[in-house]
Amino acid sequence: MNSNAHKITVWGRRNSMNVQKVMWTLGELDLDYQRNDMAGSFGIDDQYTAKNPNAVVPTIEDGELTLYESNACVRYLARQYGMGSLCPSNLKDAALADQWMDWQCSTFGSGFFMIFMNKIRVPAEKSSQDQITKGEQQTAQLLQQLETKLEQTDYLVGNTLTMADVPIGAMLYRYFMMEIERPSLPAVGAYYQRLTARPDYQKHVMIPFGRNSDEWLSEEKRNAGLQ
Ligand SMILES: N[C@@H](CCC(=O)N[C@@H](CS)C(=O)NCC(=O)O)C(=O)O
Repeated sequence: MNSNAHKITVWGRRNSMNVQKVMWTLGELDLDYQRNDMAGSFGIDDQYTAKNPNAVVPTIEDGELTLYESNACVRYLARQYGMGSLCPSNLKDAALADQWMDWQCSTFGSGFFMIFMNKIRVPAEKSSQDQITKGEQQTAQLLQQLETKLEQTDYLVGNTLTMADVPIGAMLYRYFMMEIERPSLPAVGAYYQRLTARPDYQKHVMIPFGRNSDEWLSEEKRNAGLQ
């Protein structure tokens, strides 16, 4: 176990991709934690919105610190407990890690969510094939950037896993598991295979999420209470 004297508390359902980023990071850093179900079918209470007024998950608590925004949580954990490993100690490499983390939520995420929401989260009668197709085209184009990068290095910043890989890696599991049109991207495919070989990625990210909104809900319930 790493050097956290007390458990880190994580609030958020296990099938939330943003929660998975935090859980995977805790796993990679070998930190002690307690995860509590929150949001989705578990609901959100006033005590939780006092911690996170956005009423979304995750939120983490580490001693006196209460923190939300999944990428900020990943950065904090990497800086506090993984300096020189998950957080590059060289400032230029740390800045490149920030770049990929921001790219996941500000750029790649929009196309991905067009697919994910319409394939998995909304009921079939409300789903839009146009949105799925648009998302497939947008993600295919953006993934060329990852392909070019991953032809040069095994991970997004150098040849070892850093915090740069966590947000994109969490999204790639869902991208590769959905029945959608994907371009042939050998370097991205090999990168994804490297991620799937990591025990903490298997445990916290490779969580089945079903093929539609009904299956999604039963998977969510099946994961209740699991750490
Ligand atoms: N920018 C926020 C987004 C958080 C977010 O949208 N979380 C989703 C789950 S992935 C959520 O809480 N949705 C409401 C719900 O599940 O009830 C972050 O990265 O933490």
